Amino acid sequence: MAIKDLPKEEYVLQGNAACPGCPATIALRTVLKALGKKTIITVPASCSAVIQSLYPKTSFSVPTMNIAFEAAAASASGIKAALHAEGKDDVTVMVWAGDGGSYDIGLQALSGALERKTNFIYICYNNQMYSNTGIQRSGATPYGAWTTTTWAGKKEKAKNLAEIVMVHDTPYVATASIAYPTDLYRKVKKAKGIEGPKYIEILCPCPPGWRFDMSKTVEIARLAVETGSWLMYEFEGGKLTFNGPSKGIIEGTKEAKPIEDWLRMQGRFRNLTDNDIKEIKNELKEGWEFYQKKS
Ligand SMILES: Cc1ncc(C[n+]2csc(CCOP(=O)(O)OP(=O)(O)O)c2C)c(N)n1
Ligand code: SF4
Repeated sequence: MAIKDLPKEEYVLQGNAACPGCPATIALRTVLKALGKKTIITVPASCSAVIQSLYPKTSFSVPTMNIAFEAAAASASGIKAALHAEGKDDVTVMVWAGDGGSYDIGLQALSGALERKTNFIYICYNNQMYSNTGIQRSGATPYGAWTTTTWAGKKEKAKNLAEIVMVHDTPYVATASIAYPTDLYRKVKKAKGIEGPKYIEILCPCPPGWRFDMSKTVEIARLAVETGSWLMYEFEGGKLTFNGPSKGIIEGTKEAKPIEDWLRMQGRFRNLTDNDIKEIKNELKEGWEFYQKKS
């Protein structure tokens, strides 16, 4: 499938309140093309709660519920139960949450919904920080990155939420990138057809937060995958499969581009020392080895 084959329907409308070059809107456009009109989304506090604009001039043309930061997945369980009581089992319920609302403050609600086996899709658009409130660190911020609360570079590694979701015995878990829209589209379509909870995480490079020009969003998203900094995979029926360039990198048949190429394009990594780069390379190597053993 090529990009030109994606459905023409748009569910994220023009004139929304996103920054130019916003990765969250690029991702949501593709996701909603895959899910179609019969979708209800629930959005915790985040950039997306602002991007949709003020009611009644909203820019998301599917029913959208705004919910407290910590409660997105719990609200999805409630919406799904209410739809079931009305006999409307053909409506997809999707959580659309940032990494702050997923990795950190919404984690308990996500864990609960996974354990209850709510039939929904949870999507975390991961821009690796709390963008909406001015670029603070989150549990997804990588080692060494500048944020307004880690101005000398974050000292801890990011946690791995997809792994946490997998150990909940979740039927479908996938990672994706806005630079590979047809891969993202295919994964969301597949998730829609699977019963039970599904989790998809999309890497979303954010120009103001990562400190790069707004024209470079997709380029940086692609380089994240080509350097092996972001891995694209699917976990289904206990089996892990890598997609795109990540497949060759993990199987050792493709050489990853130098991580420095990716780091250099972002102002948030401007102050890295040689030791920091060594630390980042070690972390990458450990990550690849971990997945090589798993796949
Ligand atoms: C309980 C609670 N704490 C803090 C806030 C303030 N707040 C609103 S949006 C936001 C950042 C959200 O970050 P993330 O989930 O990563 O989404 P992004 O802004 O990056 O899209 C914060 C801290 C809040 N609304 N509720
Ligand atoms: S701060 Fe980043 S994620 Fe938020 S609207 Fe702007 S570009 Fe999008």
